Amino acid sequence: MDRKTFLKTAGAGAGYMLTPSVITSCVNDGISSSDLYQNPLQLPGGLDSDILQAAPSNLMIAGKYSLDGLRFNESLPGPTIRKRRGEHFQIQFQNDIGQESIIHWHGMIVPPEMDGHPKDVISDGSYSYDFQINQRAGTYWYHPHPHRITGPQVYRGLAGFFIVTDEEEEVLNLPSGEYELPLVIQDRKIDDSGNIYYDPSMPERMMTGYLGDHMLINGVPNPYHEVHPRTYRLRLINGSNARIYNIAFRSRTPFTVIGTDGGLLPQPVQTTELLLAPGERADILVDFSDGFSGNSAELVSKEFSVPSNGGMMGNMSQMMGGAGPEQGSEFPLMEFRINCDSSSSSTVDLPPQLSESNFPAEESAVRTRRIELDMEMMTGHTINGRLFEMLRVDEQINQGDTEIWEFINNSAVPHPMHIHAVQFKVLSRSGSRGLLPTETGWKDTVLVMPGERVRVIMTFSAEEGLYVFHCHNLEHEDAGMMANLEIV
Ligand SMILES: [Cu+2]
Repeated sequence: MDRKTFLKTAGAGAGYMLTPSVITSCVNDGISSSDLYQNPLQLPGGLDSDILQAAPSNLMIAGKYSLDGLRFNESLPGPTIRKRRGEHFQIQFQNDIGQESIIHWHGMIVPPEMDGHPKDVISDGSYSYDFQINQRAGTYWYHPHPHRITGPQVYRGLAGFFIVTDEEEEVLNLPSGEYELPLVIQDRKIDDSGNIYYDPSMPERMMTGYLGDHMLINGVPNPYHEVHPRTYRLRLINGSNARIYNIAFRSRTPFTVIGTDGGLLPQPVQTTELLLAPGERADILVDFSDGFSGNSAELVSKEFSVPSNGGMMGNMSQMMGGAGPEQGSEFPLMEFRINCDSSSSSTVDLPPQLSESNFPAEESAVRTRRIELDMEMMTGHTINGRLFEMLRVDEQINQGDTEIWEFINNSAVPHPMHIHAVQFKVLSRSGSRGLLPTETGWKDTVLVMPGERVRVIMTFSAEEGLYVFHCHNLEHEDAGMMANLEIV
C-alpha cells in the first residue's frame, strides 16, 4: 500500500476528519466513534509465575490476521511484571522457541550476567535471572537480545512491560488500576491473505528498517477502549522495530508528559505532540473530561519530518523505503470512547515538582566520547566505523566515572541509540529540534536524527563487566549496529 492509499483508507471512517469547532466537556453530540476502530483493546495480565517461557504459537489477531507468533507465557504482549524498588526479582527464562535467545530488561540497571548480553544466549533449556530492583519507579520493558535475530523475535511477539513502583511516585496518587493503561505500539506488515509477516528486503535491512503498514497496540489492530471522563495515565512503549511515532490526539488536545524511560520527569510538561522512537517510553496523563469534541478521543501519529542528511543517501533511503507508510507519515493509532454518562469524574492535582532528579553536572564529566554513526555501502550501519563483534571491547569505562557521549549521525536515517547499564540525561541536540519534553528526564534511549549531534551525560555505577550499546532500530541492531562497553 502506498502512502496515499494508506491515508485514504485511514481517513475513511465517519467524522474524524472534521475539525472540532466547539470544544465541549463530554457531551454526546453525535460526533462519535469511527468505523475504523472495531477491536477492543487488550491489556496484558500480570506475571504470576517464576518461569517466563518463550514458545511458538500460531495466533489469530482480531479474528482475521494470522501470526506465526512467539509468546511469553502464552500472552501477547508478555505478562506485565510489577515490582517495587528494593524487591528481589527472580525468574527462570525457559527458551522453547527453537533458536537462540536471551532476555534483556530494557532500562533496568542489573549485573552484567543478568543484562541479556548476546554472548549469554541459550538455544534451549533455561537461564536464571536474579537481581535486586534498585532504581527509580518507571515504565521499563523486556524483550529478547540475541545477536542478528532480535528483530524477528520481538516482531513475532516477544516483549512485555516491566513496571517499577516506589514511594516517591506513590505519594503523587497518580491514576491507577483501570485508570492506568500500559500501551505498547508496534507496526506490522500484513499480506493480502491476512498473514502478519517479517521479511525485510535488502534496503529495509540496510536503510530504513522494517516499517509496517498496520499499527497494533498491545497486539490489537485499530483498537478502541472505553474510558470515563477523567484523567488517565498512559504508559506508552514504542515496541516497534523501526517506526517512530509522533504521539498526538487528532483534536490536538494537549496532554501532560510526566515520565519517560527512567521514570518521572522533574516537572510535568504539557504538549500536543511527542516523538517516540523505538525503545523509548512516555508516561502521559490525559484528561478525557476536557478538550475533546464529542465522545471520541483519537490517538494518532502526527506527521513529522525526517531531516535529509544531504544528497544521494537521503534520496536513496526515500526511494528504497518499504511498502508501509514512510517514516513520518500521519496515521491513526487508537480511539478512546468517552462514556459521558459515567460519573467517575476525577482530575489529578499534580505538584509543580514530580520527582527529585540529581543529574550529573557537565563539569563532573571526566571525558567526552565521540560515537560516530555511519552508513557504508558494503558494510551497512556502523558505530565508529565498525560492526558488532561479540567480545571485542569497544569502550572501556572506569566504574563510577561520569562521561559525556556525543552521538554524531552522519547517515541518512534516524538512529535511536540505547545504552545498557545506565540512565542518562540528554544535554543538547544540534539543529532546530531542541530537546523533547521526555528529554527533561532520565533516558536510556535517545533519537539521533540524520545530521544531528546529540550529547548525553551519565555516571557508570553498574557492576563491572561487559554490556552493550546499540541502535534500537532492530534491523540496524541485527545487522551489527551494536558495540560493547566494559565497566572496569
Ligand atoms: Cu539505527
